[in-house]
Amino acid sequence: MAPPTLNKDELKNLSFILNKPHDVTFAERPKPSIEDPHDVLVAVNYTGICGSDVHYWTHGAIGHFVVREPMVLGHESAGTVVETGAAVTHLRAGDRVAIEPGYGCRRCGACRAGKYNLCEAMVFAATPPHDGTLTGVWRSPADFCYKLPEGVSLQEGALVEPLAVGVHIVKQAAVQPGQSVVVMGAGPVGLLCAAVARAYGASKVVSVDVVPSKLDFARGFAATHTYLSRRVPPEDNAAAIREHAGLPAGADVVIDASGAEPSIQTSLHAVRVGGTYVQGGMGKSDIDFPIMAMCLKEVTAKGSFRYGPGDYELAVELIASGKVDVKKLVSAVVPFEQAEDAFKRVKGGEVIKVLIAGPNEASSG
Ligand SMILES: *[C@@H]1O[C@H](CO)[C@@H](O)[C@H](O)[C@H]1NC(C)=O
Ligand SMILES: CC(=O)N[C@H]1CO[C@H](CO)[C@@H](O)[C@@H]1O
Ligand SMILES: [Zn+2]
Ligand SMILES: [Zn+2]
Repeated sequence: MAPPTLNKDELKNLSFILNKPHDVTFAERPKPSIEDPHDVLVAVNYTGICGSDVHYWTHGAIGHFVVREPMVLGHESAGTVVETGAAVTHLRAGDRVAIEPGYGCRRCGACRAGKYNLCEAMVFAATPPHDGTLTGVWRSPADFCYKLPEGVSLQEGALVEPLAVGVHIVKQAAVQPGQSVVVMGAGPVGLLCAAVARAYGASKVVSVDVVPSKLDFARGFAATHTYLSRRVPPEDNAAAIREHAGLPAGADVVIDASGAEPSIQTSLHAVRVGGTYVQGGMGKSDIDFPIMAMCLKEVTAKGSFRYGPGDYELAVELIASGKVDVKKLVSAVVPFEQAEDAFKRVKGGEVIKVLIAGPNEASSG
């Protein structure tokens, strides 16, 4: 059966726009058109909201990225291909795709080394000055759109982005079968790191958080152990984690998916001698860091930023094969007109992932 062809002219280009902190509007934005033969146009179906979107909404900036002009929010989207450029061979109109929302210049040292996530000229959705994906029609290089296999829904497609973040972090950590992994933070990225670590064969995955309900969820999702962090010195918290999880020598890998200073400090005390620590969460720019523990244990310490080559493909595959059940993370799906409400709910913290549908209607089902 040929996929239904969408008429671009019938699609809305309604967008959810941040003017300044806490000041958002909906407006029709000019619809993009194919500019390069390798471009595709995608009608956005679902967009997840994440911490960085909420951060722009509340603060208008993340680090040196400052919203100076009204900016369309959103970057975790899946949609339906509307139009393809003349050179596009692997996609056609009607295909359902997960959208990787940023691409590099393809020419700098980082891009040429296969690390386009570190490209300084990166064009990334909803990162000033670039508009995001909470819009009717999104233009993307075709190689940054990943066709969803049958059986993977567009809602799951919108969760490929945070899953790819987890994939990249676990790859940075080089998790091996049989290893023990402690994940600090049980928000969406922490939960997904735990799930990817399991998929990589980790035998123990310990989720740590300060919120008991998040740990309840983590237990039913991917964690083999959970630990409720206490307000005690990081070394004491780390000792308790190690004892609770049966890891007296420490964990092979510790991932911080929280960005919180006490969690980062605890990470360095929870990792074993010669182990690996990866910083995935982003919080304060500068913190007190237990550098002596890192040195004395010869810890391999790495950063992780977004995702790079192969991460989206693997994320799609982990969903398609049933190894990571991202559907469980969806707390609610709201219509486009309620986008601001979705931001409030994510900020309130009582939800895991909220998806915004549209703005174009589902023609059926
Ligand atoms: C996705 O969006 C397109 C364009 O509005 C629409 O035709 C299609 O039915 C939508 N699919 C789903 C599953 O919502
Ligand atoms: C089809 C449609 O609604 N197009 C609108 C896109 O947004 C611009 C303004 O930004 C309108 O002028 C178009 O009518
Ligand atoms: Zn995100
Ligand atoms: Zn580059």
